[in-house]
Amino acid sequence: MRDSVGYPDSGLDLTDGFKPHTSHWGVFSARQSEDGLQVRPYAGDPDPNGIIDNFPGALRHQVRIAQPAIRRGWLERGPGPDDRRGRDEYVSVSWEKALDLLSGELMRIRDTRGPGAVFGGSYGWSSAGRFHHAQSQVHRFLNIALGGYVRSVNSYSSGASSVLLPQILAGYEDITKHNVTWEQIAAESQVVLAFGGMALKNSMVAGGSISKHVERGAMTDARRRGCEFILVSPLRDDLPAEAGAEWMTCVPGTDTALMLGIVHTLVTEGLHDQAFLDRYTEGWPVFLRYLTGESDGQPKRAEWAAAICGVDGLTIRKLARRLAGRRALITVSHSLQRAEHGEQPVWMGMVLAAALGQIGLPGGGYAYSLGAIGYYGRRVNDVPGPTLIQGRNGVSDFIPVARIADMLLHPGTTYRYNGETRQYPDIRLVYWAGGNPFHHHQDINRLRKAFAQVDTLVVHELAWTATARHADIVLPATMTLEREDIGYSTNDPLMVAMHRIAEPFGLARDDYDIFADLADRLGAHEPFTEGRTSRQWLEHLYEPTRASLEARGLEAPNFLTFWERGSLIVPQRPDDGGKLRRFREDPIAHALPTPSGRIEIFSSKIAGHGDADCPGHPVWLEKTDVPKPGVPCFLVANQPVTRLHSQLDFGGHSTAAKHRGREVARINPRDASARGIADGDIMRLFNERGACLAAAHVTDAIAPGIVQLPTGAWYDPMDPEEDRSLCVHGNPNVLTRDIGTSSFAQGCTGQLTTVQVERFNGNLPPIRAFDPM
Ligand SMILES: Nc1nc2c(c(=O)[nH]1)N[C@H]1C(S)=C(S)[C@@H](COP(=O)(O)OP(=O)(O)OC[C@H]3O[C@@H](n4cnc5c(=O)[nH]c(N)nc54)[C@H](O)[C@@H]3O)O[C@H]1N2
Ligand SMILES: Nc1nc2c(c(=O)[nH]1)N[C@H]1C(S)=C(S)[C@@H](COP(=O)(O)OP(=O)(O)OC[C@H]3O[C@@H](n4cnc5c(=O)[nH]c(N)nc54)[C@H](O)[C@@H]3O)O[C@H]1N2
Ligand SMILES: [Mo]
Repeated sequence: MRDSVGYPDSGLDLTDGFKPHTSHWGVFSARQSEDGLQVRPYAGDPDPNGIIDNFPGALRHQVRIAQPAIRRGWLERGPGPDDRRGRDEYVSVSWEKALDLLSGELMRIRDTRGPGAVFGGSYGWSSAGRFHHAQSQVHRFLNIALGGYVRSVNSYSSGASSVLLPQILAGYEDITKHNVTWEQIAAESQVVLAFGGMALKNSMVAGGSISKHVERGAMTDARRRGCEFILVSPLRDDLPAEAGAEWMTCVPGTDTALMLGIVHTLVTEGLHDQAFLDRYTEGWPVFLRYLTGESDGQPKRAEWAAAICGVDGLTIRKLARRLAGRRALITVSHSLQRAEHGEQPVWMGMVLAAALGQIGLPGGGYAYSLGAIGYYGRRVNDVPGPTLIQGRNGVSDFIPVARIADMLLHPGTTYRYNGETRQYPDIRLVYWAGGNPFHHHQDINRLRKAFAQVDTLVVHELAWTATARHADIVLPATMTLEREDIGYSTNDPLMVAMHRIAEPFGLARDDYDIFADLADRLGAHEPFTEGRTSRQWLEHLYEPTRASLEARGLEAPNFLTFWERGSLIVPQRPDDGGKLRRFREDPIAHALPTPSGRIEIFSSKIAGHGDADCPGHPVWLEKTDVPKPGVPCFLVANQPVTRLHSQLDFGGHSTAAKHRGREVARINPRDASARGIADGDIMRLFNERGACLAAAHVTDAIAPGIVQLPTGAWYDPMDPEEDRSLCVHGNPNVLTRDIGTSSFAQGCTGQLTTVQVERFNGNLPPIRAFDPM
């Protein structure tokens, strides 16, 4: 059997008692025996990654949560604001007691303040199975049993772009999932200019499951055909060696200026595609007045750009000439918009692609976030997959996801979002299942103060993360290996029957069973469970896929056959280039879903909001967090190679990449030697918000003036009693700033900040993040 992108389905290795399973970081089979857990990657994956090797050491690790626990202060004094969170002890209790206390507290909040006092956004990646997806479970529970909750919108991934792109180009999914595919790049692109790169480490993962990693192969094929890759990034390995890329470093946060310099060159040299701009875009003349300096007195010449972004003027001009008249693809990574004014490079990248006139052609035009999150050639499955209905949320209030600390610290105050002035609600109870704010949120010392404000913080977790260590009620959840589920992602044709590999750890229970018991106490057992056991839910969620296969006359195995086989390959839609291709073919009949129906280089809607930090067309805006005395280096806090975010940071694959127990930070030889730092030394990174330790890797794969420390090392304060204690492990979010991208989108800005770095000469404090509580 061959699947739709032509790889033979070599299948899951189910010999020797191995059973099928999957994760956000790959399909595998596994066996738990007296020798521990063994995993085998899916044999059909041409480029499996090592992250699945975190499972064996993690499954029975001492940092797993064995029993429900209540924070002593909450147990003894009851709910209320308390700055002992993160400093207190825990008392183990029975499930009965924990669920009685929690349901009582939920009823108290519901009856005295209403569900609008509950924040249930519960942002986070949870685990891969579609039924036991903790975030879906908590939303369904709060809707059905409590009447709703204050939710969060958008993501930490794409906070700025997901608000912007639908207004200027097309729906977010149209651009990220039905646009330029890896197959098109392999076959058609002549030059790929990648802002922020497309690092292979990032395509190792995909939400829901990922069976094949195709990016390395596609780049190899493109390169062999003669396609040129140009990487604009602080890190050389943001494109793999296979791409043979030319590496240009630009000052972090200044890509917009570089793009303006390129477009200015195109226009002054008459290399831009005026016919495309006339036929397909809106507002080019307004933008042109800015580009030439007519509207602000500053022409955006290559030399002007050079002074800001550090790429010299001649190089910028040559780059513009190389792009013109060819099948050129401009890619902009998520990371560029996870920073102050993050809307601008996303918008300006689209304008650059429009000026080149390639949008809508195979392998050309504009791709956003390609290569972050493996997308299996980026095609979409043609049958419905399992989806858990979440019910109706009776509360309409929401926050942009990364504004959580502002909300908790400043209830009642106003903020701008998407052209509106909104007010933060007064939250008394926060419920988290399947996410780790002490991983994902910025300025952790501020976040600790924010969590001190609430009456109650509830966390379901499989391990004692920093978030669990700040909670009032901690409920131990099973991890994916300990339950049955269906693994599925809309872009991956392999649906996986996730068999149970191991028994639950300690007294851990499935999130679903915990919520079912809570729903019972709240009088909502039947509506929440619909009378189904977990296994019955899986059968129920599988049925739409089976029915759709049958309706198409395709082989449609019943649930038990699917379960026994372990996997199922579903058909995918052919790649038709999506909305952008159809728009190119006929811009009237297939107008874009933007206000004008065209590509909006100028947006009257956004201009109408009147927010100076996101005007009506892309502009270069000075940044407020730039290197200066005291904080002379940029910090790039990007995604980690050896894990997904903070998940299973205690697993063997993740810990093996640490040095002396610390997360490894990369630093250029020039910056290292100026500070007497040698490879392998421990460094202290600090700024006014906080400080952390990290082990130094001295390498010229990072540009001078920049230090890179990936996210995901668990927050580990040396002295939790202290206010801004040193994180001894290397969590960069003690350093990052907690501000929105702009008043328009209010996205997360965690990718970049500024720091000072020094050699750490003291006694090395122990790592305690992975100790049992
Ligand atoms: N500085 C900086 N910060 C960033 C970023 C950055 O670039 N720089 N990137 C941001 C981005 S893009 C993202 S998406 C976020 C990611 O942030 P998160 O999604 O919050 O990070 P994860 O570590 O995936 O958190 C998932 C948590 O769910 C738990 N979990 C897994 N399975 C289950 C389960 O079945 N039940 C329960 N109850 N829990 C489970 C895991 O143990 C883990 O603690 O981080 C953001 N933070
Ligand atoms: N292995 C692994 N893969 C992952 C994840 C993970 O945790 N682990 N997380 C997944 C998730 S949730 C997401 S949203 C995506 C995130 O996808 P991205 O946000 O694109 O990923 P990052 O690795 O944070 O950033 C990519 C690169 O951008 C570069 N960069 C940073 N700032 C700038 C800048 O100002 N200009 C330029 N030109 N380059 C810059 C950095 O060198 C960085 O390596 O990744 C996904 N993939
Ligand atoms: Mo993300």
